Amino acid sequence: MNNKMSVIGVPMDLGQSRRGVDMGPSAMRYAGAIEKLQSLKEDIHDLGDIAIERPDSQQEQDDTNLKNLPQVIKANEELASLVDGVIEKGRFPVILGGDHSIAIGSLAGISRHYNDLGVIWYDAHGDLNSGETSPSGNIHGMPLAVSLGIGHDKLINLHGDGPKIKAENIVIVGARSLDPGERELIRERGIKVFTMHEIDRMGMPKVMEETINYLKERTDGIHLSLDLDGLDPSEAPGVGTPVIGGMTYRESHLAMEMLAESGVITSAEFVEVNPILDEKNKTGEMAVGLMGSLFGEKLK
Ligand code: 5AB
Ligand code: MN
Ligand code: MN
Ligand code: MN
Repeated sequence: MNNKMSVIGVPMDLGQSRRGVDMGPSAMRYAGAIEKLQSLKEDIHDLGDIAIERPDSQQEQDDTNLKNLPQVIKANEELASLVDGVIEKGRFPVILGGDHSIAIGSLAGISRHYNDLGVIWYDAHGDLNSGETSPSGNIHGMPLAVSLGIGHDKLINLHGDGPKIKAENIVIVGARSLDPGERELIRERGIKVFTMHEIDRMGMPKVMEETINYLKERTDGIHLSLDLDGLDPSEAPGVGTPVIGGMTYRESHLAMEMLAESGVITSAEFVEVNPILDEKNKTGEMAVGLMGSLFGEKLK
């Protein structure tokens, strides 16, 4: 794995409806994210947090049902350019969210450097909604669809026209809450999903082994998009959309360690940490612990 890393914080909460996830980068920094990375890699640049423009309270919702669309676009354009520049310099981008709408910008920036970018979507949700299928209008439930070229034009064409990734290059791990439109899309496009059912039956070692082998064959780089709500809320309570029956602390560390051993990950993001909903920054600390395992921390 690349020893040169650049960290970008994205204090974004406009892709969903609960305040607090904008403090995610602070929570992870407070939990020692930068020090952890410095202890494992040679050269860490902290690029700080990007500025997020807030909508003014008078502003009317536009004709779409996508909440805060102009601000989400603006922040993601900036993130995409930054991430693009980081990879251009031969560095590994580590993105600290923020709600999951920021994956639109991450994937737009990263995908320019790959012909077949792979994505591991570690999440309780599929994030495969469009304006039409979304039950909430929250853009954090849409980034994977957008990256496939499904959704609002301005989101799809952000930092480069059209789809950024291919359906066959995605693996979703930990899903247990999928909306009807998302299920349909998964079936239609044949997206590979390991739901909690498969994780329970096969065990995490087999799930990760299959995930890694599947993506290794067909991709030239793999982005890990880790939504902390993939973990069980009893262990990671500081998230806006908790779903019971999630992956444990131990399963998640094992998953990260297997990714570390495989050396296949070329970029990563940690999203949806909400310190306001957390218990003493447990979820921020969890995220930093997982970063440690992903980037090669060893017990002996
Ligand atoms: B998250 C839901 N599917 O679209 C929707 O946290 C939840 O980034 C989305 O995974 C959760 O609103 C988005 C009901
Ligand atoms: Mn790029
Ligand atoms: Mn998500
Ligand atoms: Mn989620």
